[in-house]
Amino acid sequence: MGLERKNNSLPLCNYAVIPIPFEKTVSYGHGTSRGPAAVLEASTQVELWDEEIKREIWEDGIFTSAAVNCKGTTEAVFERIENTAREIIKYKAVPFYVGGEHSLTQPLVKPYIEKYPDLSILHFDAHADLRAEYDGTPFSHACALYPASRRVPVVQAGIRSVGSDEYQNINAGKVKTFLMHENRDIKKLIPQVLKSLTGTVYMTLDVDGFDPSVIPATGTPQPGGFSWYEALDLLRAVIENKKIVAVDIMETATKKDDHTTEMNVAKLIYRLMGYLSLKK
Ligand SMILES: [Mn+2]
Repeated sequence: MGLERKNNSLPLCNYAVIPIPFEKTVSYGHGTSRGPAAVLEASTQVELWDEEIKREIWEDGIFTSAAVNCKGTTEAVFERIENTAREIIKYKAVPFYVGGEHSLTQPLVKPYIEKYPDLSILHFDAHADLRAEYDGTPFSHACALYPASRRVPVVQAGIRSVGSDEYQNINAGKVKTFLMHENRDIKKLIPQVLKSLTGTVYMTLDVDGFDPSVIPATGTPQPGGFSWYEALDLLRAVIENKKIVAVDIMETATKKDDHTTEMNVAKLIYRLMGYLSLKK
Protein backbone atom coordinates (compact mmCIF):
# COMPACT_ATOMS: atom_id res chain seq x y z
CA MET A 1 0.00 0.00 0.00
CA GLY A 2 1.08 3.58 -0.04
CA LEU A 3 1.54 3.16 3.68
CA GLU A 4 4.96 1.58 3.71
CA ARG A 5 8.22 3.48 3.57
CA LYS A 6 10.78 0.81 4.40
CA ASN A 7 11.04 -2.90 5.42
CA ASN A 8 9.14 -3.62 2.26
CA SER A 9 10.80 -6.63 0.67
CA LEU A 10 8.41 -9.59 0.79
CA PRO A 11 10.53 -11.99 2.92
CA LEU A 12 10.86 -9.34 5.64
CA CYS A 13 7.24 -8.21 5.72
CA ASN A 14 4.45 -9.34 8.02
CA TYR A 15 1.75 -8.32 5.53
CA ALA A 16 1.38 -8.37 1.77
CA VAL A 17 -1.12 -6.54 -0.41
CA ILE A 18 -1.88 -8.08 -3.80
CA PRO A 19 -4.14 -6.03 -6.10
CA ILE A 20 -6.25 -8.10 -8.52
CA PRO A 21 -8.30 -5.80 -10.79
CA PHE A 22 -10.47 -8.56 -12.29
CA GLU A 23 -14.02 -7.83 -13.47
CA LYS A 24 -15.77 -10.10 -15.87
CA THR A 25 -18.99 -11.62 -14.62
CA VAL A 26 -20.51 -8.71 -12.64
CA SER A 27 -24.23 -8.73 -13.15
CA TYR A 28 -25.20 -5.17 -12.22
CA GLY A 29 -23.01 -2.24 -11.12
CA HIS A 30 -19.57 -2.08 -12.72
CA GLY A 31 -16.29 -0.65 -11.54
CA THR A 32 -14.69 -3.38 -9.42
CA SER A 33 -11.71 -3.46 -11.82
CA ARG A 34 -10.85 0.06 -10.64
CA GLY A 35 -11.29 -0.84 -6.98
CA PRO A 36 -7.78 -2.09 -6.12
CA ALA A 37 -5.99 0.95 -7.55
CA ALA A 38 -8.44 3.27 -5.78
CA VAL A 39 -7.83 1.49 -2.46
CA LEU A 40 -4.05 1.79 -2.86
CA GLU A 41 -4.36 5.47 -3.67
CA ALA A 42 -6.69 6.06 -0.70
CA SER A 43 -4.27 4.19 1.58
CA THR A 44 -1.87 7.13 1.32
CA GLN A 45 -4.52 9.15 3.21
CA VAL A 46 -4.88 6.69 6.10
CA GLU A 47 -3.13 7.84 9.29
CA LEU A 48 -0.07 5.69 9.92
CA TRP A 49 -0.64 5.81 13.68
CA ASP A 50 -3.77 3.71 14.21
CA GLU A 51 -5.99 5.19 16.90
CA GLU A 52 -7.34 1.82 18.04
CA ILE A 53 -4.07 -0.14 17.96
CA LYS A 54 -2.13 2.92 19.17
CA ARG A 55 0.96 2.39 17.05
CA GLU A 56 2.24 2.58 13.47
CA ILE A 57 1.52 -0.83 11.98
CA TRP A 58 3.49 -0.19 8.77
CA GLU A 59 6.66 -0.67 10.82
CA ASP A 60 5.95 -4.43 10.71
CA GLY A 61 6.50 -4.28 6.96
CA ILE A 62 3.83 -4.12 4.28
CA PHE A 63 4.77 -5.51 0.90
CA THR A 64 2.65 -4.32 -2.02
CA SER A 65 2.92 -6.30 -5.23
CA ALA A 66 2.21 -5.09 -8.74
CA ALA A 67 -1.36 -5.72 -9.85
CA VAL A 68 -1.95 -9.24 -11.14
CA ASN A 69 -2.41 -9.26 -14.91
CA CYS A 70 -6.12 -9.90 -15.48
CA LYS A 71 -6.13 -10.01 -19.28
CA GLY A 72 -7.25 -13.15 -21.12
CA THR A 73 -9.91 -15.79 -20.65
CA THR A 74 -11.34 -16.34 -17.19
CA GLU A 75 -9.67 -19.78 -17.10
CA ALA A 76 -6.26 -18.27 -17.92
CA VAL A 77 -6.65 -15.45 -15.39
CA PHE A 78 -7.81 -17.84 -12.65
CA GLU A 79 -4.77 -20.04 -13.27
CA ARG A 80 -2.49 -17.01 -12.98
CA ILE A 81 -4.21 -15.98 -9.74
CA GLU A 82 -3.93 -19.46 -8.26
CA ASN A 83 -0.22 -19.46 -9.10
CA THR A 84 0.14 -16.05 -7.44
CA ALA A 85 -1.39 -17.47 -4.26
CA ARG A 86 0.92 -20.52 -4.49
CA GLU A 87 3.89 -18.14 -4.55
CA ILE A 88 2.64 -15.86 -1.75
CA ILE A 89 1.81 -18.78 0.55
CA LYS A 90 5.55 -19.57 0.83
CA TYR A 91 6.19 -16.39 2.83
CA LYS A 92 5.37 -15.51 6.43
CA ALA A 93 3.44 -12.40 5.36
CA VAL A 94 -0.33 -12.57 5.81
CA PRO A 95 -1.66 -11.68 2.35
CA PHE A 96 -4.49 -9.25 1.65
CA TYR A 97 -5.80 -9.98 -1.84
CA VAL A 98 -7.70 -6.92 -3.03
CA GLY A 99 -10.30 -7.37 -5.81
CA GLY A 100 -11.88 -7.18 -8.17
CA GLU A 101 -14.95 -9.34 -8.28
CA HIS A 102 -15.67 -12.04 -5.75
CA SER A 103 -15.20 -14.97 -8.14
CA LEU A 104 -11.45 -14.43 -7.52
CA THR A 105 -11.83 -16.28 -4.24
CA GLN A 106 -12.25 -19.51 -6.21
CA PRO A 107 -8.60 -19.72 -7.41
CA LEU A 108 -7.16 -17.86 -4.40
CA VAL A 109 -8.41 -20.25 -1.74
CA LYS A 110 -7.28 -23.47 -3.47
CA PRO A 111 -3.63 -23.48 -2.28
CA TYR A 112 -4.80 -22.74 1.28
CA ILE A 113 -7.27 -25.63 1.25
CA GLU A 114 -4.45 -27.92 0.11
CA LYS A 115 -1.89 -26.66 2.63
CA TYR A 116 -4.06 -26.46 5.76
CA PRO A 117 -6.08 -29.63 6.49
CA ASP A 118 -8.10 -27.88 9.21
CA LEU A 119 -8.97 -24.81 7.13
CA SER A 120 -12.35 -23.14 7.30
CA ILE A 121 -13.54 -19.98 5.59
CA LEU A 122 -15.15 -16.94 7.16
CA HIS A 123 -17.42 -15.57 4.44
CA PHE A 124 -18.48 -11.98 5.14
CA ASP A 125 -21.01 -10.95 2.50
CA ALA A 126 -24.55 -9.75 1.80
CA HIS A 127 -24.96 -12.62 -0.67
CA ALA A 128 -24.72 -16.35 -0.13
CA ASP A 129 -22.66 -16.83 -3.35
CA LEU A 130 -23.51 -20.55 -3.30
CA ARG A 131 -24.86 -21.07 -6.80
CA ALA A 132 -23.23 -23.93 -8.69
CA GLU A 133 -23.63 -21.89 -11.86
CA TYR A 134 -24.89 -18.43 -12.78
CA ASP A 135 -25.43 -16.82 -16.18
CA GLY A 136 -24.17 -20.08 -17.69
CA THR A 137 -20.81 -20.11 -15.91
CA PRO A 138 -19.46 -21.68 -12.69
CA PHE A 139 -16.92 -18.82 -12.46
CA SER A 140 -19.49 -16.11 -11.65
CA HIS A 141 -19.28 -13.87 -8.57
CA ALA A 142 -22.60 -15.47 -7.60
CA CYS A 143 -20.77 -18.81 -7.34
CA ALA A 144 -17.75 -17.44 -5.44
CA LEU A 145 -17.95 -19.83 -2.48
CA TYR A 146 -19.63 -22.83 -4.10
CA PRO A 147 -16.52 -24.88 -5.01
CA ALA A 148 -14.82 -24.26 -1.64
CA SER A 149 -18.03 -25.10 0.24
CA ARG A 150 -17.86 -28.63 -1.21
CA ARG A 151 -14.43 -29.09 0.39
CA VAL A 152 -14.13 -27.15 3.66
CA PRO A 153 -16.42 -25.53 6.27
CA VAL A 154 -17.74 -22.12 5.19
CA VAL A 155 -19.20 -19.83 7.86
CA GLN A 156 -21.30 -17.02 6.42
CA ALA A 157 -22.15 -13.75 8.17
CA GLY A 158 -24.04 -10.71 6.92
CA ILE A 159 -26.14 -12.73 4.47
CA ARG A 160 -29.34 -10.99 3.39
CA SER A 161 -29.78 -12.04 -0.24
CA VAL A 162 -30.29 -15.68 -1.22
CA GLY A 163 -31.61 -17.04 -4.52
CA SER A 164 -34.12 -19.85 -5.01
CA ASP A 165 -31.38 -21.74 -6.84
CA GLU A 166 -29.02 -21.67 -3.87
CA TYR A 167 -31.12 -21.63 -0.70
CA GLN A 168 -30.78 -25.40 -0.42
CA ASN A 169 -27.04 -24.82 0.00
CA ILE A 170 -27.27 -22.55 3.04
CA ASN A 171 -27.01 -24.32 6.39
CA ALA A 172 -26.39 -27.55 4.52
CA GLY A 173 -23.34 -29.76 4.24
CA LYS A 174 -20.26 -27.80 5.28
CA VAL A 175 -22.03 -24.43 5.19
CA LYS A 176 -23.16 -22.55 8.30
CA THR A 177 -25.14 -19.44 7.43
CA PHE A 178 -25.96 -16.62 9.83
CA LEU A 179 -28.71 -14.70 8.08
CA MET A 180 -28.43 -11.01 8.93
CA HIS A 181 -32.05 -10.45 9.98
CA GLU A 182 -31.92 -13.41 12.40
CA ASN A 183 -28.62 -12.33 13.96
CA ARG A 184 -28.97 -8.65 14.68
CA ASP A 185 -27.21 -8.83 18.06
CA ILE A 186 -23.50 -8.84 17.26
CA LYS A 187 -22.58 -9.89 20.82
CA LYS A 188 -24.59 -13.09 20.38
CA LEU A 189 -23.41 -13.64 16.82
CA ILE A 190 -19.66 -13.50 17.52
CA PRO A 191 -19.39 -16.57 19.80
CA GLN A 192 -21.50 -18.59 17.36
CA VAL A 193 -19.26 -17.66 14.45
CA LEU A 194 -16.17 -18.55 16.48
CA LYS A 195 -17.68 -21.90 17.40
CA SER A 196 -18.51 -22.70 13.79
CA LEU A 197 -15.02 -21.92 12.46
CA THR A 198 -12.07 -24.30 12.76
CA GLY A 199 -8.71 -23.19 14.16
CA THR A 200 -7.24 -22.08 10.82
CA VAL A 201 -9.19 -19.50 8.88
CA TYR A 202 -9.18 -17.93 5.41
CA MET A 203 -11.22 -14.72 5.54
CA THR A 204 -13.11 -13.66 2.42
CA LEU A 205 -14.71 -10.26 2.81
CA ASP A 206 -17.15 -8.99 0.24
CA VAL A 207 -17.40 -5.29 1.09
CA ASP A 208 -21.17 -5.44 0.56
CA GLY A 209 -21.31 -7.30 3.89
CA PHE A 210 -21.09 -3.78 5.32
CA ASP A 211 -24.11 -1.53 5.25
CA PRO A 212 -24.17 0.67 2.10
CA SER A 213 -23.80 3.70 4.41
CA VAL A 214 -20.25 2.43 5.11
CA ILE A 215 -19.50 1.13 1.60
CA PRO A 216 -21.64 2.94 -0.98
CA ALA A 217 -19.71 1.80 -4.08
CA THR A 218 -20.05 -1.92 -4.72
CA GLY A 219 -21.46 -4.05 -7.52
CA THR A 220 -24.66 -5.32 -5.91
CA PRO A 221 -25.47 -3.44 -2.68
CA GLN A 222 -28.07 -4.66 -0.19
CA PRO A 223 -29.69 -2.75 2.69
CA GLY A 224 -29.21 -3.65 6.32
CA GLY A 225 -25.56 -4.66 6.53
CA PHE A 226 -23.02 -4.48 9.33
CA SER A 227 -22.09 -1.10 10.73
CA TRP A 228 -18.37 -0.26 10.79
CA TYR A 229 -17.98 -1.11 14.48
CA GLU A 230 -20.09 -4.27 14.37
CA ALA A 231 -17.92 -5.60 11.55
CA LEU A 232 -14.72 -4.65 13.36
CA ASP A 233 -15.91 -6.39 16.54
CA LEU A 234 -16.61 -9.56 14.54
CA LEU A 235 -13.37 -9.51 12.56
CA ARG A 236 -11.25 -8.64 15.59
CA ALA A 237 -12.73 -11.58 17.51
CA VAL A 238 -11.99 -13.96 14.65
CA ILE A 239 -8.41 -12.67 14.30
CA GLU A 240 -7.81 -12.88 18.06
CA ASN A 241 -9.10 -16.44 18.34
CA LYS A 242 -7.98 -18.09 15.09
CA LYS A 243 -4.90 -18.55 12.96
CA ILE A 244 -5.51 -16.34 9.90
CA VAL A 245 -3.70 -17.57 6.79
CA ALA A 246 -5.06 -15.11 4.22
CA VAL A 247 -7.61 -12.36 3.75
CA ASP A 248 -9.33 -11.35 0.56
CA ILE A 249 -11.38 -8.17 0.20
CA MET A 250 -13.60 -8.14 -2.85
CA GLU A 251 -16.15 -6.10 -4.78
CA THR A 252 -14.78 -2.64 -4.02
CA ALA A 253 -16.01 -0.36 -6.79
CA THR A 254 -15.57 3.35 -7.30
CA LYS A 255 -18.03 6.19 -7.54
CA LYS A 256 -17.47 9.55 -9.13
CA ASP A 257 -16.86 12.35 -6.60
CA ASP A 258 -17.19 10.01 -3.59
CA HIS A 259 -14.10 8.42 -2.05
CA THR A 260 -15.90 6.95 0.97
CA THR A 261 -15.64 3.36 -0.23
CA GLU A 262 -11.94 3.19 -1.06
CA MET A 263 -11.00 5.20 2.04
CA ASN A 264 -12.96 2.86 4.28
CA VAL A 265 -11.57 -0.27 2.61
CA ALA A 266 -8.01 1.08 2.98
CA LYS A 267 -8.64 1.82 6.63
CA LEU A 268 -10.20 -1.62 7.12
CA ILE A 269 -7.13 -3.34 5.67
CA TYR A 270 -4.78 -1.30 7.88
CA ARG A 271 -6.93 -2.02 10.96
CA LEU A 272 -7.01 -5.76 10.26
CA MET A 273 -3.21 -5.69 9.96
CA GLY A 274 -3.26 -3.96 13.34
CA TYR A 275 -5.39 -6.73 14.88
CA LEU A 276 -2.99 -9.31 13.45
CA SER A 277 -0.04 -7.39 14.90
CA LEU A 278 -1.49 -7.69 18.41
CA LYS A 279 -0.98 -11.46 18.28
CA LYS A 280 2.74 -11.36 17.63
MN1 LIG B 1 -21.81 -9.93 -2.22
